[in-house]
Amino acid sequence: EDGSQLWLRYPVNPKPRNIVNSNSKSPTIEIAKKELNQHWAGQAIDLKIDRFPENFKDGYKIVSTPKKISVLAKTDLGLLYGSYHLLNLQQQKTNFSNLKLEEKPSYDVRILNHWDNLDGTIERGYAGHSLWKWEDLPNKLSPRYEEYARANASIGINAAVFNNVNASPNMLREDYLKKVKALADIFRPYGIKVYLSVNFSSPKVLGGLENSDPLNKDVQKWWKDKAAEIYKLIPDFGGFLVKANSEGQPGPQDYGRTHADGANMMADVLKPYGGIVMWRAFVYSPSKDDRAKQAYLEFVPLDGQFRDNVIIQIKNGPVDFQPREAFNPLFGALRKTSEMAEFQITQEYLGQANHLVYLAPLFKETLDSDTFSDGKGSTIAKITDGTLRSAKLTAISAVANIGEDTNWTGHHFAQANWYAFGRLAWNHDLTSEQIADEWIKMTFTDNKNFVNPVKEIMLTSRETSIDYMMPLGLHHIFAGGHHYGPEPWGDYKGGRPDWSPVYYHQANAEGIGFDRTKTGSNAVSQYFPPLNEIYNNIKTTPENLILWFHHVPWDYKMKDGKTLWEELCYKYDLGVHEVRDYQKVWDKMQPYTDQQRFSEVQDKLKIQAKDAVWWKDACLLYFQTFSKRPIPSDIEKPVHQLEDLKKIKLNMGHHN
Ligand code: BDP
Repeated sequence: EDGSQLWLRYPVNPKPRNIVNSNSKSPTIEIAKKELNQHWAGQAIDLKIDRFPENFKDGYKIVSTPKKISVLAKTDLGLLYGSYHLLNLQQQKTNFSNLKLEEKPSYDVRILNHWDNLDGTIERGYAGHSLWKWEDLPNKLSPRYEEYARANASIGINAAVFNNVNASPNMLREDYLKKVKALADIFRPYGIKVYLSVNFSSPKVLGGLENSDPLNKDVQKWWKDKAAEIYKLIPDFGGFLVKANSEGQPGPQDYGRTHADGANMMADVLKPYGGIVMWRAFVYSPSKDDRAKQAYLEFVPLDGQFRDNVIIQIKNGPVDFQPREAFNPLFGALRKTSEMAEFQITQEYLGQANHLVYLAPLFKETLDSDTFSDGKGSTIAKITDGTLRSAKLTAISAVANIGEDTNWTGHHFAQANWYAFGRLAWNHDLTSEQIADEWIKMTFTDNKNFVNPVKEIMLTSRETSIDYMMPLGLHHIFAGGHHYGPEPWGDYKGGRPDWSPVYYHQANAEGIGFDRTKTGSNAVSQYFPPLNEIYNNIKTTPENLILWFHHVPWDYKMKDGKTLWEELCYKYDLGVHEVRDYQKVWDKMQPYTDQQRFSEVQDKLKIQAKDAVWWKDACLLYFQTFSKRPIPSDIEKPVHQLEDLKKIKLNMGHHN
């Protein structure tokens, strides 16, 4: 049991069956038939194309009697999704005698962003090297390509960007495009469209032009020709993802142009083919202004200037995939421009492939956040899925955690985060608990002695990771470079201030936290009323974000009567205890699971428990040098010396 099967553990019929009828024919329908004939143990199935309204998209309906099941959809892909849904339900031991259900996707584009480089390494990838074997393509096709497509289709993911947002111009070279085409051909019947990250300087670097100025006619022509070349190979190519003028990447501002100028130039060349541009809002420069404010400041003035086939891709928080951030205030602020969320499935800041952290609660927290952009109830889910304002494009994305490791994601439980993203992209109304429940039953067992305790671990795990890493709104106090362990003392003099942990926690003799109130950086002003006032006032700010918005005195009284310092100590301690509890619970799971996955997860939990102590000791001992207050006597004393912790230099694999 090596985890390579993911959640796709459908029982195999002893004899091949022939139980599927369909009024449609295509490679996609062939896949659906094959899956059902091999794995479906129940009554005969009719896959039927039917008439549905335009907005039904790739949705489906399932209706059953004890004798027969009908899956109805508008498209072949809808029928494939319906087929996987049946197999999923069978796996969860559903009764099929009288089923009636209807599903349609929350978002049009449900996309994984791979941060894979052409040399096989992955930026922030913790499950080995890239799945894409660029040297072997297009001639040699790994069986994993199809397995990947199948896994995605089974949860409704319908798009993938193959390469790192820090994109090599070579991605657009003719030989690479032929490799991309080979993958696109495998993915097509599974309904997965292919997109590419592009480097803004490609016309200059690859095409030998004088510059890559978006208003230069030669540059425009270069992109137009490139688009024609791509679509000739891949007629259903999805479009471009662009990181521009961010962290040293080139962009339109290099030529005094705006993000809109850059995005529109690309949008214009993709438009005739139905392609789109996902333009990232993750931009910030080393300026005096609070990094958390910068995307909003750059993009809001451009609202209304973007073409219809441009969508702005916005990270869930305004800093960078932290364990907890306030939501990104750009959501809802662009009224005439389509907006999409970008999450990170790969756990760059969440213990990477070592810590068990189930991310559905994080994704949900963002999607359910009320921005108040159009009054109460203006959640990020409703803004991005087009129900609040009619969006021209709807999409949702996440940075993948997939690599060439046998179990795909490094940690067996990290598979749940890939699964959860897909499920929420399909239906953002699902709860974290529903998704965990399904995933456990499909991936391990439906024995409730396993399902219930393991679900409890999963559901609390994200809050636990916050407790032992950065509770109460603390953020970005990670060790520089690899972002794995703690380095709250990090102060990279001479470097960019906003890459130093001390910039984010601002601890001093008085207190700790980043003052983003009106008298501080005034980031609160970027939120719609009443949130701007709520966050501006320390009394009304949710305590789980208090140090995100305020510089709080060490003796500040928290709601439970403890001082801030004490609260911080208890939170770190709680995090440690919670992980130890997970270890105890997991040890009891041995009878219900296979030995290999049991012991591999056990080993990872050991690392996580050790790391939690490391985090707690590092942060408490270091912050204590400012607070000058004792660590409460009833919590476990640090076992490390601060000076020793400061000396730890990790040599992490897979890092840039
Ligand atoms: C940060 C990563 C960096 C990425 C960047 C991005 O540390 O490796 O290139 O985000 O999203 O989280 O562009």
